[in-house]
Amino acid sequence: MGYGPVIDFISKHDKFILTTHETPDGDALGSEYSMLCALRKLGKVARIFNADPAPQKFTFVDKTGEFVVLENEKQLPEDLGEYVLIILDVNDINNIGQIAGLVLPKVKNYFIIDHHDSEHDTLNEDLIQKSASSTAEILYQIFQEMKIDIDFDMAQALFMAIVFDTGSFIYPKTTALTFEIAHDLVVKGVNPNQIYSNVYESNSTPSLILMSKIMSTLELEYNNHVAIQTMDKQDIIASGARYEESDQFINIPLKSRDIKVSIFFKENLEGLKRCSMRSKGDIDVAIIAQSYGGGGHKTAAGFKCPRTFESVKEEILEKLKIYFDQESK
Ligand SMILES: [Mn+2]
Repeated sequence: MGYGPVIDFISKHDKFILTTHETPDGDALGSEYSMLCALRKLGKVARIFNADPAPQKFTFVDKTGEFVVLENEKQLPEDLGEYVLIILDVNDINNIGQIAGLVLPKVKNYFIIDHHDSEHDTLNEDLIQKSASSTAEILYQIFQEMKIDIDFDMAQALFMAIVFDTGSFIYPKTTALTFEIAHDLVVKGVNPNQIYSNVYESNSTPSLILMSKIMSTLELEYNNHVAIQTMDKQDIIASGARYEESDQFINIPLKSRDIKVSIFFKENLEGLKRCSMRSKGDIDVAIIAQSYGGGGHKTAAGFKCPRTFESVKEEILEKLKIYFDQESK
């Protein structure tokens, strides 16, 4: 099934660094953790270094504190040149933060395993399976192919990743295979309710306060088909919440029948401005994200905001016009 190159890559190297995209999500972290366990089972040396911290709701899978944020070069192994890098859940090296400068040029080689659309140069051998619901779904199949025993900790990390990236088994790329894998992981001891509870019922009170503030910024455009929310760093500071706790706010407007596109402009505590977009049906927000140097999937994409929220908002609305003009005819 095309896993030859990745199996070869894993087999012929001994020391691995794993990383993923900036602001890592459930799939990014669950995939990293299960791959870390798999590599160690094979007798390999493996470490995780990420650009950003893991949101607390995902860290229950990581009992040994493996999600390390790379702050400076001193944290890296002295024999970094002996290592190879596996990049998970992202195929754009512009989106792995400081790993691109501090690790990538110094390791022997690298390999990408991902399921996002790619607009960037990737190596032929890289494993990019766009039809997969999640990176974890790809990893499960690699582990099966390599006959690596998936123990409870790995199963839990994989299940968390799949639950997160499929919106609890409902997003468009959820297939019978996704359920087959989930079935096997439950057979291995995963408790779906416990995963749900950790990921979706563990928000802090400050995050609830932040949510109420951000909901109050809601703007509706195109006859209530497009929702826009905005969060600046003062909102975060005033609420006492952590930036990562805002990552689900974008999904709230989509619960309304009329809303076809949800746009979330957000600024982090360092002042970095990002725009996230979600859509339903045939509306392709990845194209819009790509036009700003970002990326993602047709129904979930984002980019770093190059100008003020207000001016980018106007541009995005203009780009969305084709969808809503046609509809009103
Ligand atoms: Mn993913």
